Amino acid sequence: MTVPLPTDTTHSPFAALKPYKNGNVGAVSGFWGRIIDRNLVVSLPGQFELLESTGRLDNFRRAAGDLDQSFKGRVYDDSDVYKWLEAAAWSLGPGDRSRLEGQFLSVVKLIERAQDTSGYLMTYFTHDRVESRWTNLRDAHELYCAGHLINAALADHRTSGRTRLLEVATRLADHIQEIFGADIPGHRDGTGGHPGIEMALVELYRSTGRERYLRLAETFLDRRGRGLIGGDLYHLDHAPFRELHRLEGHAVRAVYLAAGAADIYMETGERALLDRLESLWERMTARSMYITGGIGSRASREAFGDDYELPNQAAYAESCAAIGSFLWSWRMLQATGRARYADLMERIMYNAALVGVSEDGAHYFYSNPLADEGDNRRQSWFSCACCPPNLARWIASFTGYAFSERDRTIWVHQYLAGDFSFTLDSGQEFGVRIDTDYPIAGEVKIKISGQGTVKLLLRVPGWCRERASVIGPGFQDLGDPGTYVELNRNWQSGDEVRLSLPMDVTMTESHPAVEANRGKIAVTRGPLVFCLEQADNPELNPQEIGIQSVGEVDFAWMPGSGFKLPRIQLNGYLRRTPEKWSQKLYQSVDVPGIVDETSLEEVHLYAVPYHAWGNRSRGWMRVWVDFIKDLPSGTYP
Ligand code: FUB
Ligand code: ZN
Repeated sequence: MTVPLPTDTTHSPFAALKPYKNGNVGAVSGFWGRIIDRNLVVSLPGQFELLESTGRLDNFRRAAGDLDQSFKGRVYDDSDVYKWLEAAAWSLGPGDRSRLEGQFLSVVKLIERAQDTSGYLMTYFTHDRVESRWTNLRDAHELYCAGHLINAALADHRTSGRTRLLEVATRLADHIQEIFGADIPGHRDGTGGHPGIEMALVELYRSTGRERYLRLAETFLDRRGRGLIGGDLYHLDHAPFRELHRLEGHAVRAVYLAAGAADIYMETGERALLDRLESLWERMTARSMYITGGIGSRASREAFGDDYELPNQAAYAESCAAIGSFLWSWRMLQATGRARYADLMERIMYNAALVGVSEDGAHYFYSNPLADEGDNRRQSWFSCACCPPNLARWIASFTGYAFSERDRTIWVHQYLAGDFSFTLDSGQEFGVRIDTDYPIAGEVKIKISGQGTVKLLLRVPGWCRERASVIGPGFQDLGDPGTYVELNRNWQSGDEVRLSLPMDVTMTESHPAVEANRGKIAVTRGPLVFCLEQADNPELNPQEIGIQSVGEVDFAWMPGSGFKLPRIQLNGYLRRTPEKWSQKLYQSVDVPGIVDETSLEEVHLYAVPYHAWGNRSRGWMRVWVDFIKDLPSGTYP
């Protein structure tokens, strides 16, 4: 069944992130409950210490006049503080008196004091740099930082009802509007080198109803491609957005901009913009995305590569780019109701983004390769620390992305275990309790509390290879992969729906043009991409491994995680390199391509979820592994 498209996209509360009653914490249990708790208990306090020890908070003290010292760090470091604030805001429930709330409020006070009377706020451009404000829109990240401040303020306002930070943010937004607004006589004709403010301004418009913020977001989008900030690809100024045929250049910037454009579409209803976004999304996912959902394959300029340029070991796939892509797909989902966007969000959340955080919650990946020799390890922080607090705010806001509601319709996009309640248009409360071990198992039990006619839309993920069964009181249905099953019923409290998503182990191949994956397969199960790690396959040389078939799945504790994760046994062979190669690199052959002198040795291998790799002893890792289709005759052991 297909989902009816939302038609009224103007000023849509449907598009806004809505917190649950007590924030995320407590509402979610199971797999994501542990991750959200870990974020609260480990990541957020640890990151706060780092904001302090690296001088990021001192930069605000300096701007407020409390400290007489030079600015520390990178020009855009304020954004790390704002991302942390946003993460903290999503994590705090109303009336929360925790240590985190104390830290949160102290930072809000500090920021308020660091703001200029004009509304300007960026700690780098204070004291001797005041004259340089707004003089280098391409590199200075002033609009980018403002966007993150607005996001933090909105999260705080929505979860707590407080207005203090929102007042700071709106003062800054108004200041920016007075300088750049197209309707202001003598305005400056510029846009930011790093997008992000577009999403924030549209969200601010949704919260305040002030149309000038929406217009400003449109203005920043429309000013691209005119050479106002140098006209280059890296800063997304090479062409007008509506004329782009593919996303190129800096991956984070590109997907942040696309997400902002999707927000603009949702409020203006400009069909041509949506069509362009859909085709950009299709092209990105068909030619420039890793199986994990990661994007931006080149470390050089943190960029998208050419079509099908997806190296594994050299993959950049920045954690922030995965989050940006997730944010874009969320908006596309809200705009269209198409399950493919929720499918990609899921691929990202269980793979490209989740891999960014260690099992102990205190270490992070910036880039996310799909093959490694044991060199890449998560770190507690980076000199360019965009990823850790971005991961924290993404996890903290998680439940806001799992559902949509409108009128008497509730979409369940992602299967998080926990208790979730919705306020229907009549003001009536309608709750769902979701019991599931997802993504470890594909059984989902949904228990209703509340009554009345409600349309419940349950996503059947595109990865299912068979139709999913849905059984409830007096009904039984089947749902096609990549669609939503529609249950429009008069529910009674206590009604239960059981959704069974067939979760088989699958071998996946990639487009033949992806050179790095030719002749290789990757193993997936449900939404999880798997990898082979040395820790489970000791003594083996990854270059000699070939897989022939998949075997049993068992469940093993990952050290330090509290998770029991699936582990897949694979049947394969080691192609031992013959001795003759020990002293040479090349040899001539009569019939190129047929070199069958390798000796094969049967072997059992183990694969674990990719997001969990790099948490044990150092060693090699591979997502894509050679596939042995036909063994040369006479070589069976
Ligand atoms: O420019 C700010 C952030 O630093 C970007 O989003 C990341 O890609 C990194 O370049
Ligand atoms: Zn980053």
